[in-house]
Amino acid sequence: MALKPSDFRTDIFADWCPGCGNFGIMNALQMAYAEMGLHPHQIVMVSGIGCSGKEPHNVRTYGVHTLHGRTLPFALGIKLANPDLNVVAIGGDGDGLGIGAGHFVNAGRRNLDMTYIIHNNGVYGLTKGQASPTLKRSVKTKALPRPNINEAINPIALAVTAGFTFAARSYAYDVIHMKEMIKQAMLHKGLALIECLQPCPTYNDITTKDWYAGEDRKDSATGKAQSRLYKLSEEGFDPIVRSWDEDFNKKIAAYKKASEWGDRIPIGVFYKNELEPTFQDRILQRIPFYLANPPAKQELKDQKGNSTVDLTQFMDDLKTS
Ligand SMILES: Cc1ncc(C[n+]2csc(CCOP(=O)(O)OP(=O)(O)O)c2C)c(N)n1
Ligand code: SF4
Ligand SMILES: [Mg+2]
Repeated sequence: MALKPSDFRTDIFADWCPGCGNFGIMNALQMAYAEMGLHPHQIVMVSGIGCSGKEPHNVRTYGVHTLHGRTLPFALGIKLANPDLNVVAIGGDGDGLGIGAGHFVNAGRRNLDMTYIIHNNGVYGLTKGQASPTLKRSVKTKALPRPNINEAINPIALAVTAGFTFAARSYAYDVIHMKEMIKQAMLHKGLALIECLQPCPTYNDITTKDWYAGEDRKDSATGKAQSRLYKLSEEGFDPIVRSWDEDFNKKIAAYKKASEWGDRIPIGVFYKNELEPTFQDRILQRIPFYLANPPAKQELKDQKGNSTVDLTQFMDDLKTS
């Protein structure tokens, strides 16, 4: 039976601030899962600590709210143990690109088949608005005593460099676009990043909903706002790598586009390469029966309930070592 987005709601109160972009991302996730014909037991959402880390509370799937910065290792372990699951890792820009940056880079090297959604709000929302690694240098959001002294990380450029084979950006208030990006990322064969631009009305008073909408630069003739966001697909940008010969240039094109900021900000898919073997493909080379008998399907006890794991050898080794 096909499910509706509302079937992916939970009864848990979403305690984000009014107007928080996280609500849009939550709605997009529920819509994407329903449109993909998935059921809750087929999905695991894994989050870190931050306002964004609460997404799995409000979407009815399996979920793990893990530790700050450890989203990706948890997600990776789950996908390796049970490759049948659709794994969606989800967290903040501080979580994934500050304390979790090492995991971000090394996840790229593996190219495991799962999706990672980073909420880019430019701040550490949960801990009251400190600068996150995506906040541009010289910008002063309201909780900072002085302008940000550090350069910003560009999540798309870092992902493409690290080895993610799909990199996209969306916007929390464009729920339909976000939903499409989630579907494409989940259908992609390999590790997929979605950077979601997420206004934080409480602590980020610079890149606000009105700023993205271009309310500050109304057309003098019509009085209409001119949105800063534009869609890559509408400008004919082609992110797909069809042969290794074109990979380098596609990466350069992705960097260039991802660097546009200010007056025009692109959203959409920047890079997509399904030629690279996934981590699962690589494991299969070494363990041909991996998919037939992954760790999650292995027997841990016999019919009498006794463990089938024999630790005798391991204990003997410990005694002699
Ligand atoms: C190991 C560890 N260090 C620091 C913290 C404190 N802490 C909790 S959330 C957070 C930052 C959250 O920012 P971000 O990841 O951007 O998520 P947001 O709240 O903006 O969604 C920090 C530093 C923690 N919980 N654990
Ligand atoms: S602090 Fe910001 S990110 Fe956190 S819930 Fe409030 S608006 Fe959302
Ligand atoms: Mg943040």
